[in-house]
This record gives sequence, structure tokens and C-alpha cells, in this order.
Amino acid sequence: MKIADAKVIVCSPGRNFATLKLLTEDGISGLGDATLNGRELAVASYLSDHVIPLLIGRDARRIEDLWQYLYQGAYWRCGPVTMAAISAVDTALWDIKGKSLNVPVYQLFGGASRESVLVYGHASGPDIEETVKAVADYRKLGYKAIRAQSGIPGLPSTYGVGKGKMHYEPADNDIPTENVWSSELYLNSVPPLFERLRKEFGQELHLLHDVHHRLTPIEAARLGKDLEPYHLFWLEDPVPGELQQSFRLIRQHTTTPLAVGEVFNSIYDCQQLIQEQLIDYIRTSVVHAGGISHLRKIASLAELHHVRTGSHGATDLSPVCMAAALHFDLSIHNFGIQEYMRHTEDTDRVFPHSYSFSDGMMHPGEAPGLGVDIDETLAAKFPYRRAYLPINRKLDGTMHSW
Ligand code: EZ4
Ligand code: CO
Repeated sequence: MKIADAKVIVCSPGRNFATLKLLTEDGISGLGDATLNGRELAVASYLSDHVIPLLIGRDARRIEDLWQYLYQGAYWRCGPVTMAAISAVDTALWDIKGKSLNVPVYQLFGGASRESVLVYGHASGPDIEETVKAVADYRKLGYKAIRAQSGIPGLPSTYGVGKGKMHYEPADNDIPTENVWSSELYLNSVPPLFERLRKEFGQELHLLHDVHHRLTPIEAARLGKDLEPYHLFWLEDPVPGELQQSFRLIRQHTTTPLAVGEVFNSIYDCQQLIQEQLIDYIRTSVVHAGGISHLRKIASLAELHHVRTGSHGATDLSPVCMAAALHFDLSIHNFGIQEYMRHTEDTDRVFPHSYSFSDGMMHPGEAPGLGVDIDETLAAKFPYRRAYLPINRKLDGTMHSW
């Protein structure tokens, strides 16, 4: 089953996506998400210029060998661009494998470990009362787990706080938006939000919160401690993750569960975090951490250390990645939760898919392979537009972790 053809499709049905499509000599196609938010064309070039020429003529069934060929063969290891490209190839090959055997991909990983996958949605508002309303709207849709972010009194805009109701898109066109940040104002604003949410919704609803890597370890420790009475499902990305041992300090001070990993590219980025049990959830994604094959290795390491998964699933992860994540989530034992930020209708039309949402849970569906397609004619109607994530500056103008 040789790979006969391959191409990268870049489109922007509401936001940018880069998608790898592989075709075998027997006419089976496979899709892999290669989207790297704000740096999409770098991965498209990595694939077209440096990877596709190596794929043509190779056996599509040899997924592990091809992964190692691209990882070890590059000499330059890891990094977001390289790993997104490898992820796309890996995901497309699993799609092909499933289709060629006529089974959904999760059946290749030992079958379903659960009936369906718990997901969380993003509720946000400019102030606490608007955020309470947004959480209520998500509850009406059936969500059992909701991430809540609120505007910070005294700051004009905050990353992660959407403008629309169900959809929001963090990436802006052309040049990055500049937000203003104050850890002092932020730390004072979060506990009252969760106090109010618990009062309104009781104890049963799972509540999550994302710090977006903006605090120092001791500030994060304080936030975790202040939030303990409200029993969060997790506190996400409390500090930048590069210094893995900094989580030790947070851990010493709080029982609030910790999650990190959306910017990680490989098992080496979270090895210490997992082995020292410094986190409760590892949030690596299929597209940014080496595809389904590598995510399964991370999950196996995590399982050994009682760490569960919580794959990243924001709008910049395409429906192809979402499907791959759901097959992974359904099959592994130590699954925790899956992020699910809804795509726009245009995105859903460009990527018809078999996965579905019902009553706060998702299922990848029973279509062979990943169960996602791409309508290339429609995709061509949404050309690429340069877009970036916002940046953050402190009140005095100093650049800050976004
Ligand atoms: O900022 O996906 O948990 N979700 C998030 C996202 C990320 C974007 C980055 O591309 O933090 O909104
Ligand atoms: Co996040």
C-alpha cells in the first residue's frame, strides 16, 4: 500500500487551517491536521518542501517506522513546526489504516474504554454576571463541564474572554492585538467568580479555569489555594511550562488539580511533570505533540503515574484533529476530559465529520478511519488570511506571557 500522492490544503473558513491529505496507490485517502496557530504557512512549507518528497512510494502501513524516519531523520528534534508536520503524517496514516481495515480508528487501539467522552466548553463574559449567564447557556446545551473566564475589572480586554456567545476566535487578522495585563488585578478577580458560580450552580457541575501561563509559581500557588473551596476540575497552564520543576512549588501549596501541556511538543516536555506527579492532567494535543502515536506514548507514561489526559481542543485544532483526539480519548484507560470549543458552521461544512455531541459527551462515530473528510472545492473558497494570537503587556508596557 504505497503512498502515491500527497498535498497540503490551506484554507480559512472562519480561521486558518493547514491539512495534509495523503493518497495511496489503491485509492485510499487519509487526512492529518497540521495547523499551528499564527505560523500555519511554516508547517505547510515544512510538509510540502521537506516531507512530502520523502513520503511518495513509501508503505502507508508502516506508521511507527515512518514516524521514527521523520523524527530521527530530521536530525533537528522536536519544535512546534517539525512536530505539527510529523503529527499530520501520523494522523493521516492512522486514518488510512482504519479505512483500509474498514474500522473506526479507536478499534485499532484496543476498542472503547468508555461509552463516550466527557468534554468541556468555554463560557466567558466581560464581568462576573455575564459569565454566570454564559455558564447557564452552556448548561442548557447539556455540558457537564465548563471552563469559565471573566473580564478583569480595571483592564480593557482579556485573552480568553470571547465577544460572541457560542463562538470566539482568539486569533486576529494581520498583526497581533495587544492586551494589557496585571497579575494583581487578575488574582483578586478570579476567586469571586468561582464563589459566585458555585453559589449559582451548586457542587455537581465541573468548573475549569485557564490561566494561559501568566503567573509566577508563587502567584499560581496563591490562586490555587484561594480556589480550593470551589473545587475546580482543574487550573490550567498556571505558569509557563518550560521550567517543569516550577510546578513543585505550586504543588506544595495547593490541592487544586493542575493541568498543562497545550504548547508541549513531545514526551520530553512533560516527562518530569508526569514522573514526579506534579500535575493531574496532561493536555498535549494530537496536532502539536507528534500525532496519535506519540500521544499514546505520553498517555502510557501518564497512566503509570496516575496522571490523566485532557487534550487541548480549541478552534485552531481542526475537525481532523478533533476526530483524532476523540478516537484517542475513547480508547485510552487514563482519559480525563476533552476540550471542545465549537467550530464555525463554515468550518464544519468544509470538514464534514462523523463525530457528534450530545448531553455534554462526544463520540467519534463508527465511520471507518477518523470519520472526517475535506470538501476541497469549498475549502478553496476560503483563502488563507494572515492571523496572529494576541500579545500581552503589563500596565507599564513590559511584554508578558500572553
Ligand atoms: O490559547 O488554542 O485551552 N485553550 C486555549 C486556547 C489557546 C489557543 C492557542 O492557539 O488556551 O484558546
Ligand atoms: Co488553554
